[in-house]
Amino acid sequence: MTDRPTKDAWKKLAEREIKAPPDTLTWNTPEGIEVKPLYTAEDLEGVGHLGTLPGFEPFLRGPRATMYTGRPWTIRQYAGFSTAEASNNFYRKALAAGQQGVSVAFDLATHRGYDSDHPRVEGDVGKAGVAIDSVEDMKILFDGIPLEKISVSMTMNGAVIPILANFIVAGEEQGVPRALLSGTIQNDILKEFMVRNTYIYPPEPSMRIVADIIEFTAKEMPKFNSISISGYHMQEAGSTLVQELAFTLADGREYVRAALKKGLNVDDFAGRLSFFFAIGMNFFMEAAKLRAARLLWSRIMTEFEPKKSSSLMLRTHCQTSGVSLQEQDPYNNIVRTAFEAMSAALGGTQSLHTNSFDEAIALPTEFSARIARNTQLILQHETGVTKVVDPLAGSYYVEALTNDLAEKAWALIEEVEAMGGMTKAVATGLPKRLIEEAATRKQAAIDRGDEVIVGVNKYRLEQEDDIDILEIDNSAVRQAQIARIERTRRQRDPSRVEEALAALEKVARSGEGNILAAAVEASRARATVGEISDAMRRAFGDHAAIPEVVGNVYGKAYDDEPEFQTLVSRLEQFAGSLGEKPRIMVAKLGQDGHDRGAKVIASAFGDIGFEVIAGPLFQTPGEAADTAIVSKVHVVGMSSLAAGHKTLAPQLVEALKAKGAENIIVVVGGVIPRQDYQYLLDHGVAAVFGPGTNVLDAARAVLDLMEGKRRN
Ligand code: DCA
Repeated sequence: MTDRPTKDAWKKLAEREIKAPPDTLTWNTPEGIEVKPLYTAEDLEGVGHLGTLPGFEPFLRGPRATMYTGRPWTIRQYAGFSTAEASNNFYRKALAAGQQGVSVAFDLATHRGYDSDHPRVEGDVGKAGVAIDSVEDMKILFDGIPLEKISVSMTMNGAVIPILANFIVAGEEQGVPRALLSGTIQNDILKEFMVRNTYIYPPEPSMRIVADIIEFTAKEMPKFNSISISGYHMQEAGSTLVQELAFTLADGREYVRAALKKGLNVDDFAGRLSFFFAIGMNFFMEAAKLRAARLLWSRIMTEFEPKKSSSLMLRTHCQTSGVSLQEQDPYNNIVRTAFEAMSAALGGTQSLHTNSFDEAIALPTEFSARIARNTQLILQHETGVTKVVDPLAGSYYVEALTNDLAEKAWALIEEVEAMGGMTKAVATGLPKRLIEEAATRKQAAIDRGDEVIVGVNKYRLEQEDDIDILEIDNSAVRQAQIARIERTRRQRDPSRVEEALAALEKVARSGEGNILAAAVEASRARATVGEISDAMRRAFGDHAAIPEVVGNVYGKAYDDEPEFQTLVSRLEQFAGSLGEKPRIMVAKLGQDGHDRGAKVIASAFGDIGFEVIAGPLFQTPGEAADTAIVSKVHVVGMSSLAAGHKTLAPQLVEALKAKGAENIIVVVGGVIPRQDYQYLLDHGVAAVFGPGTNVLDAARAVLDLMEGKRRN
């Protein structure tokens, strides 16, 4: 046998093939990782994590010894819409068709602790999730679903206390004691302040709530995961994988400290902390990310000196990436989701949600939900991925990536540590800013075509066919909810409710006792989600964030390219004729806190030359109109991601008109189904920018509108 060729020989051969040095093939990822065209054993020299086994510390290869060969991951589809009855019906059908766990999506009114009859939530009730106003709704939600057998995850952070209390009481009244309830509550408030924005109270009392829930569940609900420490929303907001990894684990460290401060023993709660990551399209890196996450978490937990090995174990849920879904040529999303799901499985997730292909546009239909579920069933039953533990182990590339991600994330975790931990880092706004910069950079890469998205910025269809979408009759849901709240209020004992709420407020104010325990009493007495939240609002106050916009990121990606410069000069000219910079307000209305799109637009428009006013979150249409008028804007750009646009946009137009400001142009962007464009245009909206809109195109269109208005 001849000698094996050397790496140098390979380099020479490669250079002959591509007529350039192979280094030119290196891909610099947004994480700052250089992905080389070839990995060999050399890349693993000195890598310390090799050779470990699953089920043992540091759990890099998986928390269980047998992983999916013993039990596959849980197929847990996140769902919920309109009323408790409709969602219950959906869950039951899904469970009969192969789904293995329930995962509840609540509407935004519930998230923010408002009952369905509150005037601020008119556009939100039942839209992006199910409306829950009291334990009566919660009981209907789980009717016929045996809570001692089926584990239930609830994505709730702001109104986490009333929702978990209602769940406990619904279990009790179904005959299932709390000790037998299994599942997970998200209860991860730090990432809300960073990216998702469904907070209610300021950071400090919010952290107490987290710790109280960990305390209560550690003592009373041994099968329940007290928290789902989530990076998912960071990636959705545009973070790199290193940022997602680092900030999530740093959040976890902060929660452990908060629980220890309550006097808990680390081994009494650490085994029930769980995680939640996004799985995007960078196939191998996503799988490597889960492996790196387990490695780093066991490192972090070692510092708390637990006695139980399970306290070092990272168990996680994953969801395929929402932002990777596209409105254009939407069936491509099935393919994207399937690859992401495979990557999550190769990374060793414990539980998985696969997105439906229409989720870039609306809520899933029964059809799209079936395909999403079947994607996982096919993976589990037909592909053989469940037959071997951690099949990527030993791959030069994946092991090197695991190591790179772990090193880079660790450096960022240490940076956060040097700032005094995540609560302090969040207060400085650093993580949020880093994520927003990454999001803006990504948008520029897509707009420039550096990052190809099939069917969006390349291979675009000449004509898109409409697909069937699920639409919620928001006002009917609201009426039904209001009727049930009124019935509940009529039937309950008012003095018992008052006493329970007063006791809850006292626990919240005094810092003594457990908030969740007090809320369980209030829930039994039929206090509503809004009333329980308000009792705590009285003690803690409301949190209001001041939106900030990053600058000089989008423009920088274009350097001095002609396309960008032409637009900048056109805008300058227009500003000259106007005698001032054109002003645009980017508005978020209703309880929709998803502000990545709004922030990216604000940042890019600022770089192009607009003066941008970032409106505060959660405004009513009337309040947004007031801000627009006071700020003397020429345009309001309303960003909507939570299906409230058909209610809120016309109300904004009307509010401006009523205040004599019909000259202000209203445009709408975000997750707007094509079917709704005409409706919005008929109701006074000047232009609609759906998902996948190139930001420069949007800016040009806004400029055209302003010029047109000036001519008329
Ligand atoms: N051999 C033996 N037992 C196993 C094996 C195996 N190979 N794999 C799993 N199991 C056990 C687990 O230990 C667990 O039992 P336990 O609760 O008594 O420890 C049970 O089977 C269930 O498995 P697990 O991996 O814990 O999966 P889930 O119950 O689905 O929990 C987890 C996953 C991530 C921990 C949870 O927090 C979760 O479901 N999160 C979902 C969050 C969510 O849906 N968010 C929506 C956005």
